[in-house]
Amino acid sequence: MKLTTKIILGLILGAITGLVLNMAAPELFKIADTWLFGPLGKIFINLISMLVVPIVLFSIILGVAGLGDPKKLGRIGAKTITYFLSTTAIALIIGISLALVIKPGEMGKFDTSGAEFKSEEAPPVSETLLNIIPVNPFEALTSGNMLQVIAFAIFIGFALTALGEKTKGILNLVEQGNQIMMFLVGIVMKFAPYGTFGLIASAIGSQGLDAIKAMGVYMLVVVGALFLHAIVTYGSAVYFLGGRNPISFFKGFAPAMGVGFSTSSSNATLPISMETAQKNLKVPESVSSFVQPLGATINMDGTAIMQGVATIFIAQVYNTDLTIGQMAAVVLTAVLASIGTAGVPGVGLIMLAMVLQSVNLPVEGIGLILGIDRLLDMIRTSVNITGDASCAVVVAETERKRTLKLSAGKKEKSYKT
Ligand code: DAS
Repeated sequence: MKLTTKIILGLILGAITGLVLNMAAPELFKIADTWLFGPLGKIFINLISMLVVPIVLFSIILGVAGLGDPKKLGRIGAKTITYFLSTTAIALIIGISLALVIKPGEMGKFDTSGAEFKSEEAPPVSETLLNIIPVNPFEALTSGNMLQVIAFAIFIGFALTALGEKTKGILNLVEQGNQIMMFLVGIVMKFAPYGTFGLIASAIGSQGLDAIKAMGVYMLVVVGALFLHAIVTYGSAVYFLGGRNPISFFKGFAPAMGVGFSTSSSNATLPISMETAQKNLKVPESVSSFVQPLGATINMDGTAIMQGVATIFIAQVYNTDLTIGQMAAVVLTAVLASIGTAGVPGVGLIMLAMVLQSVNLPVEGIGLILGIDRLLDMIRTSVNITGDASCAVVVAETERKRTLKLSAGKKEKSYKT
């Protein structure tokens, strides 16, 4: 049986088991969650999280060294950032528009008296951008500061390119390190169906149906916007810019989407996202190992959609009309906020607090959506990593076309002479 099928089976069985057990025998669900679902999920998350920092370090060093030409890195970087910012802005506009049309915040009485939310402060974007250069690279590696690990790896990759033969041995070492990591990803993937089963059974079971019913319309608007963005925006991008059939793109990336769904963590899913993009979507390692780690950290379209819908929902619940200028501020703040926070579970809510503050909406309004956010986090994390993969496909295709054009030009020149 294909791995994708096994992961999807794990998700479905986990959801049914968690929901039925929690409804039929809540006490039994608690015991199963403590001794089975929780441990299965924790083992899986720890296994893949263990590989994240070494994979990002080795693959980006190799990716940059493999590019060979700093100009090529600059070109790929510019394409990547432009793609990320554009799709995040489109995602926000889809989320805000859908919420303005359907008006989830006006669909019934929401008790705001008990709503409260204490938000950890997300670092200001300027501080994050300035701190990209690690003062202590070893601390960046041990603390898993992904932007700093990426920056350090880019410098090392540059140095290896510049030093050439002198550091060939180191480059071989890095290549072997990367092979070891990707081998371990393959091993961990075999455990994925069991890990996703545990994670989903625990997450969906503990939510219960009540929270889902109360927030049904809000959830439908978020989920609708997520699917619309994934199918329309990414589908069009991979078709028109990536030269791919969208169906084969989504089918090829499905294993990573399933893991992203169950872990709610772009970072933790990164090793599998990269392996799936390279193996199933045939994205060259040099592109995948630059675009996807960067995307897992700074590109969160799914999160942006939740923030767009949640902001309008909370404004509606508190009877506040946002001006066009305020909505533009929401788009800008959310795009910038996504740069400053890593892809880990629940980070979207921390960023949402920043977005609400930017338009003077009550942050405690997040208390209304807290209960079902874990479920939405699963779907939006899958969208986040799919956006990164679509970017990798588009960048790879545009680079391939450029190379073809250049070699055709050279042939023509040599033919004329
Ligand atoms: N869980 C985050 C991620 O890993 C997304 C979010 O919190 O919105 O991408």
